[in-house]
Amino acid sequence: MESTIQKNSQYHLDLEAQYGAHDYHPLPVVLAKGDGVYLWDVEGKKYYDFLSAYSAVNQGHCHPKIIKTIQEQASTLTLTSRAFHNNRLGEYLKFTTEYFGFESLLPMNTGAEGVETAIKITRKWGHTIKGIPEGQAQIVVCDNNFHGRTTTIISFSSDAGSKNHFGPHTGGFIHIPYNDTEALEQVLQDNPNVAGFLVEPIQGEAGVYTPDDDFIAKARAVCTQYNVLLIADEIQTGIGRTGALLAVCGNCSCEAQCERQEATYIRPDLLILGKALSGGVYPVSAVLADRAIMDVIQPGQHGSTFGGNPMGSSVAKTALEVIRDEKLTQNARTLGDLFRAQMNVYIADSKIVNLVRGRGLLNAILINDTEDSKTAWNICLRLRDKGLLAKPTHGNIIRFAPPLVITEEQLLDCIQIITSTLKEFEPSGS
Ligand code: IF1
Repeated sequence: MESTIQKNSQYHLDLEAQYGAHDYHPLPVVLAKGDGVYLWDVEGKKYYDFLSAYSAVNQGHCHPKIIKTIQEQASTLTLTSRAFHNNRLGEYLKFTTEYFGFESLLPMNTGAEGVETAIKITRKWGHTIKGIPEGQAQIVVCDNNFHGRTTTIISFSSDAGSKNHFGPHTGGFIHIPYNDTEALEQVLQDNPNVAGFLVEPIQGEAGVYTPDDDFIAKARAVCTQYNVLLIADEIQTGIGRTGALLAVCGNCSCEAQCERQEATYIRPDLLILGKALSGGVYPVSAVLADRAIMDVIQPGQHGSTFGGNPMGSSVAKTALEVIRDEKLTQNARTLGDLFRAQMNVYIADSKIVNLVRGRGLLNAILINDTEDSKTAWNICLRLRDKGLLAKPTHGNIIRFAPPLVITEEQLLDCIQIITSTLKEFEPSGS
């Protein structure tokens, strides 16, 4: 008999609660459809997406060109493994290395795999090229980092919840405060066994923590001086999100085709990409580097079943072409400036919002409450009721990151929703 169960939101929530691992605490909304900046729940209610799957959907939900690519490839050839070649990987490799200005690319799937790949390359480069005694290579990381959830990566997390009880932890990591190049230089002076410095150009999960404008440039100089690899984790900040193709580009307004004559461009030794590399359609990550570094990896020493498969390769190439052709980086820069300007007008008279910070369309507001307060969460519940989806990062910080395809009209509509909602939480009489 055809099931008469009404498959509403509660039906789906109950199934997850009963059968799923409880490794998340999602906002209570069950989504069923996405298109551009919009999402719809199972009851058909429409929302603006102000999280973009943590910057994986920069190109907007179900971008027609990316969907067309995956539909065609899915019905042609999905996976060969790397035991054989396929006719999509080579053109993806050429396009992407030229687009970002590196000599080679190692294809993986999730962001964490990309970070793990960069760690392996850095360690092997340290031992076989820099001459660090075998097994003693160190990598410098920043406090409050977020680079993924594998056992090695959480070994150098600052977050107790991510780290505790998952030991024994992987060694070989040295912590410095974020945005502190003096601390970095001191570590490199004191320790000849450092092979690399792994850093997010903007710390996303820490609460969209934007460092001093010259932080990355100074880190680049110090790493060069001490023959240490600068490893940029642009999984969340890359691919146009911050109003530049890469956050390490700083305030450069060029696209990838520039000749890097812009003084602000800081070139890392290893570039890690993920998320929007596929437009949120299929897991694709990548590590880019020049040959002198990448070739420490020899056949059989690294890879994965799905890495470099024809689906991921063709989707990623199309996803990057969309960023380029629709000038989404420039849109993120222009509308990001508008967003912060408008939010600062509100904040000037607000008692509950301390500040707005970010770059391009990666922004966050700081709620004037304790980290363990429910205020940010309750604001996000109210935003959901009013048709906008966002989620707090740490406690009292709300991240705002819409797809980069958002128009000025849509952004102004969202700003109205956000400010009118915040007003409901202002102390009475303010
Ligand atoms: C979740 C956080 C963001 C990342 C950076 C590597 C990775 C991520 C800078 C790993 C992934 C995701 C993970 C996702 C939520 C989201 C997240 F809240 F977890 F911390 F964005 F801030 N480097 N970030 O941001 O990439 O393996 O996930 O593909 O775990 O729910 P991944």
